[in-house]
Amino acid sequence: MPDLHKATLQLMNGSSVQPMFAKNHLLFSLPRGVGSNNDLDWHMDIPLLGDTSIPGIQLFTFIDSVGPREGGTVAVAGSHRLGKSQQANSKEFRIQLERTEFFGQLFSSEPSEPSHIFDAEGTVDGIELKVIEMCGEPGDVIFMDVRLWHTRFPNFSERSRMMLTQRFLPEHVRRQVKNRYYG
Ligand SMILES: O=C(O)CCC(=O)C(=O)O
Repeated sequence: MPDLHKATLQLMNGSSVQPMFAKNHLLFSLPRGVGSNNDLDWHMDIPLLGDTSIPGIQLFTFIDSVGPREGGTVAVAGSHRLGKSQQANSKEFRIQLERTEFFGQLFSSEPSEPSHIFDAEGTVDGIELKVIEMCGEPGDVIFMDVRLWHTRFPNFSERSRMMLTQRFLPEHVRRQVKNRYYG
């Protein structure tokens, strides 16, 4: 735990942070998508605040191992660098991104196994982007800038997918996003 705290502080350039929610969230998907919502829901968790400094970190960990196509969260590496000077919520910014070739294709992709989105690489406004899938073992931790575009993805395995997540934000960001979550 002290190591996670230290790493979070380092990534936040020394700004202290608080959990966004009182409890960690369980990310759960049933095997082979049984009974769960399998649509992709690309989004950013907090609005762009017109500020170039990092607004927070989302941590993901694994209760059970999650391999490729086993329902791990899917994210666009590099997307936290887009639209930095803007103020826009996820829906507003999505409209802009949809006009680019990379996001236009990504947002209209159907979730399937195998899916071409896992090979997707592109450049938007000179920023290199790559789609990544979160896979890991119990105890592994993934740190993500809260501005990254991400989505749930169906679980094509025979086991339930179980991960935990929490977001950590500095107090001034928490105040700004309080009433604008998912905007
Ligand atoms: O992997 C998932 O179920 C989606 C996670 C997600 O979108 C989030 O934690 O904001």
